[in-house]
Amino acid sequence: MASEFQRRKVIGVFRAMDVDGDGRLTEADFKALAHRWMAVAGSVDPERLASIMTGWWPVLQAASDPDGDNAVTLDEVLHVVEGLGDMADAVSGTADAMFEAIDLNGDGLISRSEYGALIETWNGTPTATAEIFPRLDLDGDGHLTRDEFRTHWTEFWAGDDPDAPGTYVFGALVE
Ligand SMILES: [Ca+2]
Ligand SMILES: [Ca+2]
Ligand SMILES: [Ca+2]
Repeated sequence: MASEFQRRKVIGVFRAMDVDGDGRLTEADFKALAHRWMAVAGSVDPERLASIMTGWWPVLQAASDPDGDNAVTLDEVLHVVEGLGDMADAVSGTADAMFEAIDLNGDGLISRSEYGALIETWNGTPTATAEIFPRLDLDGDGHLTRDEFRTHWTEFWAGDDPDAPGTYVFGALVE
């Protein structure tokens, strides 16, 4: 069983990804999310961004749609998350793909504004990140490196520590 804490962590991300709010993640949600990201981020290469974002759907579906109805529920996501503690390598692989998408200017670092674009995309509304970003920037140099991001991403999906900075990589938890 996923812990109550893991459930709380995932539920916020799930709601953000469920763009049409019908309680199921489908390919349409991922297309809408890609659209939103392009609108927020103003990517220099929107097609690349869209393909990374929509590329998540087949991965998620393969991992978490055992009944094959082309929709992924919260319970199905939580079922996958339960197994991720033993799959840290697989999770950090997805971190690298995500990093590529967030690093809009391709300089190999996530800046404050690139991180802000991610969170705003995720929440669908402008969101303050002034308190969260410094916690994620472990060495305090003003950027998130690939290693820093991988650490946080892996903690979010595969960890279970309320005090770890990675718990807040998508922003504050839902109440
Ligand atoms: Ca949906
Ligand atoms: Ca960058
Ligand atoms: Ca840093």
